[in-house]
Amino acid sequence: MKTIIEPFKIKTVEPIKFTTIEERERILQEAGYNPFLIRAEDVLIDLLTDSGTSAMSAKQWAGMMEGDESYAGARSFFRFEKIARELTGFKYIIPVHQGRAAEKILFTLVGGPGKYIPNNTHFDTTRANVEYSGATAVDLPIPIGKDPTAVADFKGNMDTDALVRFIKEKGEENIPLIMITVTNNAGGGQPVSMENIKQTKATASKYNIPLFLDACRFAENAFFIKKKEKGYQNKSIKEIAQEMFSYADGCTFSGKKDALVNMGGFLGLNNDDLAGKARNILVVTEGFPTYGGLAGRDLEAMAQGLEEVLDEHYLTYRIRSVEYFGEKLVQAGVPIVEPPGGHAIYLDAKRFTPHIPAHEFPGQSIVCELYRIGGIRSVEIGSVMFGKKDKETEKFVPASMELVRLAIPRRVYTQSHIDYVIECVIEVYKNRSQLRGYRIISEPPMLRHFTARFAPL
Ligand code: PLI
Repeated sequence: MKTIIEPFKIKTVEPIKFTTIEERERILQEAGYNPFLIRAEDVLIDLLTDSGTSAMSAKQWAGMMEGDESYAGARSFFRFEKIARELTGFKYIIPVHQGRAAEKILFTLVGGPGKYIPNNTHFDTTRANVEYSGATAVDLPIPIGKDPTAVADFKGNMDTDALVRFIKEKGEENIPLIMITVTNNAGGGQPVSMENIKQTKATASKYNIPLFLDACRFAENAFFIKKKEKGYQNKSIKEIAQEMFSYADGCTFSGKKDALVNMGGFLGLNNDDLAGKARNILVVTEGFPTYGGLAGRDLEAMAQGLEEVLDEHYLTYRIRSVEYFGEKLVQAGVPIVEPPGGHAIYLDAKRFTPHIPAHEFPGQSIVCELYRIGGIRSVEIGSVMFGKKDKETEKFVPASMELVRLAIPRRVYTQSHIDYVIECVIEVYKNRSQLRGYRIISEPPMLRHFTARFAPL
């Protein structure tokens, strides 16, 4: 088979800044060893996130000029609404400035003390919005989803047996909705099968609980279904995505991933009463229902992106480029979450640096070294992000996995950028015995990974 190439030409370029190791050591120290506190211009290859970092197409940029900036009833809204509705089938498409704004509205309405939200795995902002409402966020991934070494197709699936037990234990009246995150970001970017979405829907319906998708990476998930799940090979990505959404009663959506935009999102709903209440909150916190925290041009770009992301040449390149990255690391013996997911490679810090215990944040140590060696920015998804202190015993409770995510922005980097990253990761791996742990010297009460400061041990 021939090399799968980037299905685009480059029309605009942005220079990246080269720094020396000495400069990066100083930058790291000034940033409290937290990659979120490093200035982007001091980063050579930025793999902190695939969220809001996509390169837009010429057609998206053209759409920016077409944006209708009317306060009410803008043409750009109706184009966006039509495309999002056709894709998802939801009666109400409520635009918001990004995914977490949809989460905030949704959980303000259905959350609250005494309520439980099961999810295959909540991402950080989803968990934070559930908890901020007073409700409890519960992750129920299938057991192999938590085993980075298990090579299987759909490791992002929900554990439907555990879900049934959970509903029986807590009572369906205390579970306002069940959520499935596609792809399962905090669980290694792993996809969820159609069969699993169907089964979860069947369980949800049995107990009269609505099912919601956290649909940020719906197109990447649909591509995995097409490639790996029986019966979908001859369906288009759009048909598969439509089927995924057909089992849901609503969705939260961050356009910053699979809508290929730098800002945007929506809340999709079918329930008339919930949608009315959501729009009331929207008007107070985001904006009028036909723009909801976005400019008309943002809505144009998001509408266009939702069409472009369904292109199979794009998705073939996208998924292959992540797989290529993973393959080279595995060949060099670097421990990663296998198989590679849709948007990122996740280094398995527990196996990468077994000499650093969870409470000394092995992932943070790898993140800092990757920046020091190569100017590469990545993010810890482990005990910095999800570890906590037990409320009663005050004892440290580690995250279930210690990962370092190298997320690939969409349409931004070429294969040689990725080859350079591979060389740096392998270098860090070869010298892993030199790595030391970190301690936290200051942290905020919520979402500490964004602003905490660290010191090397
Ligand atoms: O960053 P937002 O507010 O547009 O989207 C929040 C959000 C919700 N769900 C999932 C699965 C996400 O991955 C997510 C945001 N992810 C970020 C920022 C990331 O770096 O993965």
